Amino acid sequence: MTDKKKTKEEALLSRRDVFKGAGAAAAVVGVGASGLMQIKNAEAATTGDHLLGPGDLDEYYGFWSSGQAGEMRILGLPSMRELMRVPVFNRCSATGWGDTNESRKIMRDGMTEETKKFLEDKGGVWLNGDLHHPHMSFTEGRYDGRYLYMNDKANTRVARVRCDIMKVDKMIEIPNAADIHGLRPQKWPRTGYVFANGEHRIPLPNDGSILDEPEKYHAVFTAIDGDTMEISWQVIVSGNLDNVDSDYQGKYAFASCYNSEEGVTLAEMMGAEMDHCVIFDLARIEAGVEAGDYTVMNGVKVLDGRKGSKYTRYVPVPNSPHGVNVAPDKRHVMIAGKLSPTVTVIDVNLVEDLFTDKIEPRGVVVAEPQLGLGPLHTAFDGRGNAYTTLFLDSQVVKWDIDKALRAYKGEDVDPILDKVDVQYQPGHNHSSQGETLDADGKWLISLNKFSKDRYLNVGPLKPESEQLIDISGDKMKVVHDSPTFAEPHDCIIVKASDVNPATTWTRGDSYWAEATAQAEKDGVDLDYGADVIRDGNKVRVYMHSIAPTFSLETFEVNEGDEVTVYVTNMDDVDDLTHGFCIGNYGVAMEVGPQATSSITFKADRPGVHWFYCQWFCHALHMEMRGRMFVKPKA
Ligand code: CUK
Ligand code: CUA
Repeated sequence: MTDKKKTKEEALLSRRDVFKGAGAAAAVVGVGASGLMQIKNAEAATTGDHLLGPGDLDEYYGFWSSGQAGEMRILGLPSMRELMRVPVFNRCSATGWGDTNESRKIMRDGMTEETKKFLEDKGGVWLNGDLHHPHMSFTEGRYDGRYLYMNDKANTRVARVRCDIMKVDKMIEIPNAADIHGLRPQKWPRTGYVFANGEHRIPLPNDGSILDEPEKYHAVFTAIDGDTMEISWQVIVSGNLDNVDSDYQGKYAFASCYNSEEGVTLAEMMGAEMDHCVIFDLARIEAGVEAGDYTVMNGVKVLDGRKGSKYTRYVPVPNSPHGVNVAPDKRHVMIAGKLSPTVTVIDVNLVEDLFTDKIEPRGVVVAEPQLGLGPLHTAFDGRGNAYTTLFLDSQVVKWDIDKALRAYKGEDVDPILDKVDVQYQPGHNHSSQGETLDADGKWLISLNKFSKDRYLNVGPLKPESEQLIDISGDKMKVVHDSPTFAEPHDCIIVKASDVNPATTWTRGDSYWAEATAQAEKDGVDLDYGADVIRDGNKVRVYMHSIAPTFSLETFEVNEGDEVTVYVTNMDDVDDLTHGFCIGNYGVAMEVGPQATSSITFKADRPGVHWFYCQWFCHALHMEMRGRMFVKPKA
C-alpha cells in the first residue's frame, strides 16, 4: 500500500517537473488524455485487482513482439496499458527509424555485403521485418535489465535493444541461415550467448548453383555473443529448426525440429511419426571450435552437428514439435507437441549420459502428459505447475509437473489441474517472470491468434487478442482482454524494479558518435551549434533546439546538394521531446531530451520549405519552425 502511494507521489512529482519546465501545454494535454482512458477502463471492467487508478504505476513491464509489424512494444502489467512502441525491423514515421543516420548505421553495419548490394537501389535498408521473440539478458538465471534481444524471421536478423534508452543499438544479419525464428539468451552464468534458430533449409552457399535439390539444403543454429553482437559459431543440423531455450546449468541449448524428413512439400514434411529435439552441448562445441573442427563460411565458423555428430544429440519427439520452455525448477525442458496432444519433458540431468552414449536418445524423456489438442507453448508459476496453450482447443491447461513425472512411471495420477477457455486459438503464453528463477506465479498472458466476435467489427482484417489470466489461485481466471494489432507471438513479463530506463539521454552518448566526430572535424559545437558548413556539394546544418525555438530560423542550400541536418535537443526536462520535419521532403525524426539526431537528404526540390517541430513540446509548439531555402540550379 505504502509502496503504491510512494510511486504515485513520484509520478506526480515528475509531472510537476514538466510543469516547471517549458512544456506546460504538452503536460496538460498528455495527462488529460491518459487519465481519461484509465477512468474509462475502470468503468468498463468489473472484476479483478489488475485495475489501476489514474496515475498508478504498473508492477511489471511487458516486452511484446509485434510479429509482421516488426516493432517491439512495451506494456504495463497488470493494467495492460500500452506504454511505448519501439521500432526495430520496421520503418517508423514518428521517430524516423529507418531514415535517421543513427538508425540507418545500426541497420546497415551488421548487414552482409551481399544484402547491401541487393538493397542498393531499394533505399539501402529493409523496411519490413517479422519480430517473434523478445527476451531479456540474464545473469545467473534472472533478468538483469541490460538488453533485450529479438529475431527477424523475414530478413534473417537479430537485434538488440539497450534497456536504458529503449532503442535498438545493434542489428545483425545472420549469414548461412535462412529466416531466424526461435531465439533465447543464455540463462547461466549470464548472457553470454544469444541462440538463434535458422528455420528454413537452404543450400550453402545459396548462390543459385543448387536449386531444386533439397537433399543438399541445411538449417543452421547460431550462437551470437550478446555483448559484442558478433557471431561466435554456427552448427549445421538435420531437419528444420523451430524454437529454442537454454538451461540453468549453462551446458545446453534445446531446439525443436520439425521436418526431420527434410522434405519441401507439406506431404513430405508430415511423413514421419517422430521429429526431434536437438540438444547442443556448448562445452563440446567450444572445444570443437578450439580444435579447429569447422569450416569458415561467410566469415563464420560453422561446425557440422548433423545426426551422428559429437556436438549434438537428437531426441525423438512426436511429429512437428513447437515451443521449448525450460522450467524454473532448473531441471525440466518442455517441448510442446503441436500435432500431438502431448508435451514431452526432458530431464537436463540425464543429458550428459546421452552425450556419453550411456542411454538411448529417448532415455532423457521423463514425462509426456496428454494435455489437449494443439499444445504450442508452456509457462511456469514457480510452484511446480506448468501452463500450456492448446491452439486447437482454444484453452490454456494448467498441469502439475511432478504428477506428470509420476504418471509416466506408471502411477495412476492425472497431472491436469485446470483448463480455461481463451478467445481464440492461443499461440504463446507467458507468466510473470516465468522464464527466470524469479517466476512468481501471479499473472499469465495468453496471446491469441483470432478475435472474431470478441470486439467491434473493423472490417475483414481483425485484430488479434491478448488475455490476462490471474494464476495466483488454484483456478485460472481470465480477468482482462485487449485487441492487439499484428501479431504478438511472444512476450516477457519483467518486474518493474529490474528495469531502469533513463528519463533523458546523456550528452556524449555513443549513439550519435558519428555526429560528435563530424562536429569536431567541422569545428562546431554540437551542443549549442547554429552553423551551416559547406563541403563541396555536401552541406552540414547544425542546430539545437530549446523549446520553442530552433537555433537556426533559416538556412540556404543549392539544388542538388546532399544535406545533413544535425539537431540537438538541449532541453533537459523529463518528457520534453522535439522533432524535426521538413515539409514535402520526406524528412522527419524524433529528438529526445539531451539527444542528437541527424538525417541526410538530397535537396533536389527548389523553393521555400518550412521545417517544423513535429513533437508537441510547448504552448508555442506550432511556432517552433523555420525555413529551408533551396536555390535552383542556374
Ligand atoms: S512461434 Cu508464434 S506461436 Cu514464432 Cu514463438 Cu509459437
Ligand atoms: Cu519542439 Cu514541438
